Amino acid sequence: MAVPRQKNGRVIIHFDYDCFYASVLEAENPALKSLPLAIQQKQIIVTCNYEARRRGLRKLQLVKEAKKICPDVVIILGEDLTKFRDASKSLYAYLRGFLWGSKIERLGFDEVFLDVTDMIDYNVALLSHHDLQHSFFCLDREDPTKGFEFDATRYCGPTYPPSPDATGVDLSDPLSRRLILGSHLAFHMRMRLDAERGYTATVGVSTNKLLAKLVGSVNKPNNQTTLIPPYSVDRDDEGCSSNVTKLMDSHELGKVPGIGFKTAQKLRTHVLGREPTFQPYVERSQDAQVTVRDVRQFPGMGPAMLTSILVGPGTAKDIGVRVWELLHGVDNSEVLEARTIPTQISIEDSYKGLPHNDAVRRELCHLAASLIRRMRADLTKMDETGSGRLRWLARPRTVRLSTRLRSPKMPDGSRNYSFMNQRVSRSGPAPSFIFSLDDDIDALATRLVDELLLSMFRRSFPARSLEELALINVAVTNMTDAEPKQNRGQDISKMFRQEEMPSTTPTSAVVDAEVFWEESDGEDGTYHHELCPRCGVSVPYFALAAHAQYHAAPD
Ligand code: DCP
Ligand code: MG
Ligand code: MG
Repeated sequence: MAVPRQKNGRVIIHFDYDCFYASVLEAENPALKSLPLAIQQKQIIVTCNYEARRRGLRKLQLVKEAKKICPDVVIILGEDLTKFRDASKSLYAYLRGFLWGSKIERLGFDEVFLDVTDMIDYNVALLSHHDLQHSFFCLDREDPTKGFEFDATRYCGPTYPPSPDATGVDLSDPLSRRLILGSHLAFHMRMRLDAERGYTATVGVSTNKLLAKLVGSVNKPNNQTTLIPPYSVDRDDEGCSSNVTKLMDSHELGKVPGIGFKTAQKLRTHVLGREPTFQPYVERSQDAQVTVRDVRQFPGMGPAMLTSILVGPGTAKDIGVRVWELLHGVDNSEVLEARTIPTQISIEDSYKGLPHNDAVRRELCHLAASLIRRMRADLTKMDETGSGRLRWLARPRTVRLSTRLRSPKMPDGSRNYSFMNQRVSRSGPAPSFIFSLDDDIDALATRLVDELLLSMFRRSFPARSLEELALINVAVTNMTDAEPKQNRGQDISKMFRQEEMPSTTPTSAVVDAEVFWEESDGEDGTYHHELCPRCGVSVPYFALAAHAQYHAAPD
C-alpha cells in the first residue's frame, strides 16, 4: 500500500514543561524545590515534582495513596487555575520572543509548538563549510552579534535513535544539517528558559508537530531529543530503514496525538478481530495493546480500509487518509500563528447525575460566573487613555451550552465506559449585558442563567434524566475582532448596542464530532473530565487509563 509522502522542509520544536503546575508553585516559592510536592484537584494528584516522583509518587494518583507512599509529601490545592494559566501565557510570550515570525502554538497549558524554519534556513546559509565546528547561530537578523557559538558537525543533546558519537552524521544531507541546527537552537532556548524564568522543559525536534511531540518524550525531564534521518521510506523495505517508521511503530495507538480514544478503539477491534478488553477505567492488558505497526501491517490496510472502519456520523470525509498519514508520522498541519485572543472560552464540570432542577441552576450559576471571570481576564485590557478602566479587546457573539449523558448502564448495573455518549449543544446570541464591566460577576451570571442558560439546558437535556447527567459545558465562541481603531476610547456600551445580534436568531442543536488533537481543548487549557466509577474522582478524559492503574496496582 502506498506510503504517504513526508514533507521535510520545516523544523518544528515541541516544548512540554516539566511537572508544570508544580514548577509554577516552585517558581513562586523556591523552598518547595527540595521537597516532595504534589498538586491536588478533587481527590487526585494532578501532578507532582520530580522529587516526589523519586519517592514513588506519580501523576494522577489518589491523594490517599500518595500520602501512604510518601507521608511527608507537601500537598497544595490546585483547583484555581489562574496561576497556571498566567504562567502558561507568560512563558508562551517569552518563547515567542525568540521567533522571527509568529508561528507558535500552545496546546493545553504546558505545551508549545514552534516553527523555526526561517531561523534555521537563514543560519544554514551562514555556515562556513571549512570550519563547521566553530559556527555561530544568529538569533537576530538585524544584529549579527546576537546569537551563540555551536558545533555544526554534531547534534546537541540526545537523538532518536541514540547515536553514540558524531560519526555517521551525513553533513551533506540538507535535512541532517537543518535538524542539527534545530537541536542547538532547542538547547539554547531550554537553557535560557531555565536561567531567565526558572522552568525546565522536555523538548522534541523534528519536521512536523506529530513527530516533534512524540520524539520529545523519549528523554524526560529537562532534556531534548531530535529525530534523526533517514526519514524517507525505501520502496522495498516497508519502511524498516526509516527512523520515522521506527518511532511510530513502537507506539500504542492511544499514544499517537491526533488518534482519539474512539478512533483507537475501532482500530483495536478491527485488528484484534474482537472487542478489545481495554476500557478507559481498566488497565489495558497486554493482549489488548495494538501498536501502530500492527495496524500498518494488517493485511490490506490502507486509506480505503481505514475509511471503512472509521467512517460514521460526524467523522471527516478524509478520515482514512488522515489516519493513514498519522500512522506514518505524516502531519502537514501548520503551527498556528500566535493569537492573543482565544477563539473560544469554555468552562465545564462533570457530574454523577444531579438530584433536581435547583442543583442544575446552582451549577449553571457557578459555571457562568467562572465563564464571565475568564472573559474579563482574557478578553479585556486596560484602556490606554489613562482612565483606569478596562476595555474589551474582542467580544464573542455566541453562547453555547453542551451536555453529555453518562455512559449507558449494562444489565448488571455497571456502566459501559467503552461507550462514550456524544455531547449535545445549543447555541444562541450572546446578550450584551454580559459585557458590562461595572456589574458584579455573580449578578451577571445569575441573569445569564435565568435569561438564557436554563432554557438552553431544558431544550438540550431531557428533564427526566437528570440523574444521568455527566457533564455541562458553557462556552462563548464566535469571537469578533478587536474593536475598530476609530472607536477606541469611545463609550463601549454604545458599540455593543450597535453590534448586538438580533435576539430572534434561532438556537441550533449540534452534535460534536471527534476532533484531532482532542486530548485537550488546547486553546483554553481545559481538559474534559470524567468521573471514575471506582472512586468517584474527576479524572481528565485522556488520563483515565493511567488513573485506573492506581486501582489495579496492589496496595
Ligand atoms: N494536568 C491536569 N490534569 C491532567 C493532566 C495534566 O490538571 N490530567 C495539568 C497538571 C500538569 C499540566 O496539566 O502540571 C501538564 O500536564 P503534563 O501531563 O504535561 O504533566 P506535567 O507537566 O505535570 O509533568 P511532566 O513532567 O510529566 O510533563
Ligand atoms: Mg504536557
Ligand atoms: Mg509537562
